[in-house]
Amino acid sequence: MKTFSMPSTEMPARRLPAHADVYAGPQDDDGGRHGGNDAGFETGTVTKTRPKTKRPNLYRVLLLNDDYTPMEFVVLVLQDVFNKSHEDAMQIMLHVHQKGVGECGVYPYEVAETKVTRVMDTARKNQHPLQCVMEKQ
Ligand code: TYC
Repeated sequence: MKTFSMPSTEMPARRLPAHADVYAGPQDDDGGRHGGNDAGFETGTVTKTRPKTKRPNLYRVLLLNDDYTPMEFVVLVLQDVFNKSHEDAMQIMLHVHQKGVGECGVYPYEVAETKVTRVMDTARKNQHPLQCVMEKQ
């Protein structure tokens, strides 16, 4: 049930003259539309409706275990770089500690790359051997 209303963010409906939605011009460059007559007006049905939407290429950002990086440092990195709550960060850190590798998140290429760089820079500055990598999903 709708309990509130928001201003619409959609484009206003395009106002077209009558028949403009099936007009293909005098040349027969009908992109998937069929039919027509000598007056240059299409009378058929629009059949090509496949929208050209591309999914972004996503990458998993993974943290690797090691024997030296302090657990609390890993938790702070997960909170700071990956915006995890303390509870989620602790869970991910323990997973990595026990299994050897764990996922911090899935992001578009450049976001994933920036997060890997932030983790590696922070680890190096603090002289911890923590490793972070990305892999295509
Ligand atoms: N294994 C580390 C320790 O016992 C903790 C650790 C967890 C290190 C996760 C890295 O990605 C890591 N101090």
